Amino acid sequence: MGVKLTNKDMDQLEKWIGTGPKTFTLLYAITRDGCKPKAFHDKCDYQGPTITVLYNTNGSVYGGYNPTSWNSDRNQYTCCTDAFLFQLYYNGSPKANKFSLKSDRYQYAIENNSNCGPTFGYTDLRTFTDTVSRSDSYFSLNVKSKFNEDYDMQGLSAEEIYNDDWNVTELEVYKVAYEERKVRTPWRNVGQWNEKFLEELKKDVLSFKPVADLDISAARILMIGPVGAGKSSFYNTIESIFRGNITQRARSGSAEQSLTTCYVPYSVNVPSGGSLNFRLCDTRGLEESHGLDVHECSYLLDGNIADYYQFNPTSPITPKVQGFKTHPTTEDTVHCAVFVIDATTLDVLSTKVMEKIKGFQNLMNQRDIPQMVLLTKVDKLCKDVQSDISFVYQSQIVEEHVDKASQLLGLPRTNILPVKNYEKELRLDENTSILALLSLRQILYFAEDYMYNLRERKNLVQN
Ligand SMILES: Nc1nc2c(ncn2[C@@H]2O[C@H](COP(=O)(O)OP(=O)(O)OP(=O)(O)O)[C@@H](O)[C@H]2O)c(=O)[nH]1
Ligand SMILES: [Mg+2]
Repeated sequence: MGVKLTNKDMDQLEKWIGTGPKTFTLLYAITRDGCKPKAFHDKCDYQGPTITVLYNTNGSVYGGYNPTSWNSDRNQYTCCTDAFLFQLYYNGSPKANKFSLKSDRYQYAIENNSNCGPTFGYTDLRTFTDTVSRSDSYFSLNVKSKFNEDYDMQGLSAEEIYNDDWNVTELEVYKVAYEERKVRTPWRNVGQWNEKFLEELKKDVLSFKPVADLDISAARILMIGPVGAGKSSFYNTIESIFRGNITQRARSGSAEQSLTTCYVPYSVNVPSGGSLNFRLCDTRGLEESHGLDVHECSYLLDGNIADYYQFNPTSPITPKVQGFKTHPTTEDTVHCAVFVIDATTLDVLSTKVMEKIKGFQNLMNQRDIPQMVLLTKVDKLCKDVQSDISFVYQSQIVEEHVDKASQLLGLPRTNILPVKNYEKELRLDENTSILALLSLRQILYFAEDYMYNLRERKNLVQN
């Protein structure tokens, strides 16, 4: 699961749609949201222009562009001139074919039907009606695409577009939005993005010390979030900044299930020796039916779980598991919780995952543990940010996502921290490091708040 469309594919689609740069935000994916008309319309109706992309089991990738909003209330055809179908790959080999509407068929461009998935033309590109279940690794779509009626297929047959193969491993719908320009005043002011600022931030983080008199040698920052959100990558980003080169102590990448399987409280090392006074605790990714549950989260927060504990999705944590700490110390407990969330999937976080997050938040509120959100992959939200990370606090799209995260989790906007992790780079980049350190420094400030509160409470009890 996740965004399958590559940057190269997006560039191609952008050219075909025309009128300048675009952003592509994933609204709907059958592997995540289910292959059923209601799920598609719930996610995609009234969202403006979209691209639908199908990936079949023969390695063919094709789809359609709808310049209007999907609208299941209409239950009729939408007339437009600039919808088109396209082919990006055939049998795994790149193709770049755009198929425009025939000039006498504009009225059949898009079919809005509450009982169907994305549908283009009268019989051209059709996807599903009713619910299609997954069989093995694919979905056998139940409506045939004929590619022969309303769009000009330039002589290509359905076989030459999609092998006449109805089995798809994925079907995605992306919202297409116009790219913004650098004309806005920053929505969050952080100062000048330069080497001096980077050094200042590094110094602040290096000099961080847990509040005295609490017997805490290192603040414990707990990172929780959906599979593939970038938890391990955030730790790698911070370690890279302080080691001075790209490092990858925590395994990261994409997989169906979480790549991280252990509870690892990573320390951050400096080349001169020693480590910093906090630990970034990596956890297994949240899944609807696997991963941490509320019970396990409470054990993590209270410091009952041993470092390097191997999560076992089929066997929940109980006080009987190996290394369970029945009497944890203030050093073992969590001092700040960070929800790591992929900004590009914010609009489509599943209800079950959100319910889990809300359950965790209740536990954190009961314990007065500060909560932050690391909004990762902001480079994927906006091309201007991708080419210049310092644009993040000017970007309207990033600001909108920060607002959305703040509403979803019921946290002040200050607690929402956009980041771009190191993920493809071979050398450090000043702006990427600044953005990551701005977030880390704020996390440490909030961990400090928790410790001050804890000390005052302890003093009260003692007096
Ligand atoms: N473009 C981009 N890719 C990112 C960013 N952060 C992480 N990634 C990529 O996203 C994928 C998943 O990242 P991980 O760090 O493994 O995610 P995780 O949350 O640890 O995932 P699990 O351990 O599997 O639950 C990797 O391929 C990363 O390279 C980011 O800020 N921008
Ligand atoms: Mg991980």
